Amino acid sequence: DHQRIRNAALRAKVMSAEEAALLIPCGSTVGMSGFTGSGYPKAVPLALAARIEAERAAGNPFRLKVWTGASTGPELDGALARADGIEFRLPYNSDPIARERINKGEMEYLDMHLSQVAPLAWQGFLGPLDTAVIEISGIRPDGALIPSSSVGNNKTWLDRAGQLILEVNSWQNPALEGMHDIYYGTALPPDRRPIPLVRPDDRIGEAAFRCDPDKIVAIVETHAPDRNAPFAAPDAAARAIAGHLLEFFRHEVAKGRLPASLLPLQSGVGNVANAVLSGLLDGPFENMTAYTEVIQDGMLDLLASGKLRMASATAFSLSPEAAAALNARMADFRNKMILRPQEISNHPELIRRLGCIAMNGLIEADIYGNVNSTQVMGSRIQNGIGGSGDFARNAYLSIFMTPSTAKNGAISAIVPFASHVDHITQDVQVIVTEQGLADLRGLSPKQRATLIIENCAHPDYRPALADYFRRARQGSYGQQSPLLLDDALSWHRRFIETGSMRVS
Ligand code: 0RQ
Repeated sequence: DHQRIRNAALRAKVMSAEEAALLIPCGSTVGMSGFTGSGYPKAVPLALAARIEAERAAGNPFRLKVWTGASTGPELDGALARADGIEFRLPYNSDPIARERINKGEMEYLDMHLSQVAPLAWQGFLGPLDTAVIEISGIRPDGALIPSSSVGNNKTWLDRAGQLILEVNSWQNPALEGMHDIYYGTALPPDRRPIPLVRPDDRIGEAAFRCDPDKIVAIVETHAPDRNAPFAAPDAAARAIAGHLLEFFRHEVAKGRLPASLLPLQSGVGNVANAVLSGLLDGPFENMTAYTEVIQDGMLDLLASGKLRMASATAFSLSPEAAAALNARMADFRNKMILRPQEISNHPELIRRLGCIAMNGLIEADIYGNVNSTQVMGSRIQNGIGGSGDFARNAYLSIFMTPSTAKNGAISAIVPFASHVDHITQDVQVIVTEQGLADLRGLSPKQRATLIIENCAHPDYRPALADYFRRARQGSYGQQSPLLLDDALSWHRRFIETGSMRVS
């Protein structure tokens, strides 16, 4: 009965996912919705994957260029990657099958700052966008589209694509209507104007997407849940990291360098980030706000407790239990949350103006504070830079956190030299591990090294790091950031050769 499609003329465009998938040409570029497992299309990509497999079986290779907001779910990245249907992917991936293909060299992957995707698309640098496949939660009588559980790049895909396929998902709560803030004031240089947002709870846009009805070629109705990865309960390391960070915040408030309600929080993806948010639940800070990329379980708990007054983001990133809990209580939460395009949630101008506290995970950091967020042993992609660069460079406080070791201690997260750098030392102000916290603000590279080795490295690796630093101070070509060219990456080489960074 098409209840979610309140525009009568558009009901005529309803068809099956299989029929809609036939409208996407081989070799074309598809912009899909989706951001960290929420709001991605759930039926058309699956139908597309089936079509791709059938075409291949018939001897017709069929691959697509796929753009999204960020990561998606198994029905999108997983299904298309399994079918070997993606030739090029941007701007973020966390799907294990796609990751495997990327690391085997079977799929091209452009890992981008998430705030820059929409502007680059508008500038034309990414090439033409043939089709947009966008999940929405409904269509208003005037034809405007009510967004779903993520906004991501949908506004840009809807505006730029030649043809539109909409998935109307009736699993999404109707109370989502009115929660979104879609800003239409962005422009290209030299016509850019200041973005009129000065508080995390400011609304500066519209509640729904504008949409040219003539571009809609298919509407597919679905009723399927978002599928996010569950979070692990915080382990001892995550709780210790949260403890160090809370102590640091208390200290900064006492020194008058942070207000008592802190500053708008940004928290990255992953278990450690979630544990820090859980830690804030028991902390002394009240009336907090978040200006962040995703609202994850910990953030929802903070909102429910009242300690967090409101949260602005571009998507939900919830465990299945938390997603179900939110869906059941959407009306209670809707006035405390705003979902915006990722161009705005992650906008450098706004992050700098608001003075966000950025808290992100890392793969490894070197003794000078350069951070690798993306590539294991310098070459194997884990996920992508995501929004971490947008926030780290522009935040009031840029914090990176990690357990001090990975893979049961075989890998030190603190290394002599980062095997890949996403965040240069200038963008990294605080590093926290379960061992302790290093406040690097105002320190030179050598001062940073001393502190990071002492405060953050695991005791099993601390002597070897101190030994490397001492030898580098003797044998380096220069003394600004002492470096031994032949030793700097020897820890990584040892891991690849022996399975451990430890000297046996
Ligand atoms: O791999 O699952 O195979 O065991 O990396 O590591 O310790 O669970 O930590 O979930 O916080 O993720 C940097 C990946 C950390 C994440 C990263 C392996 C480890 C495990 C996960 P397994 P943990 P987390 C805005 C912010 C970039 C995007 C970002 C990330 C897996 O934080 O993707 O910040 N950040 N976005 O074993 C080898 C090391 C390793 C390592 C960890 N040194 N060597 N493997 N791992 N350290 C939000 C968005 O952009 C959406």
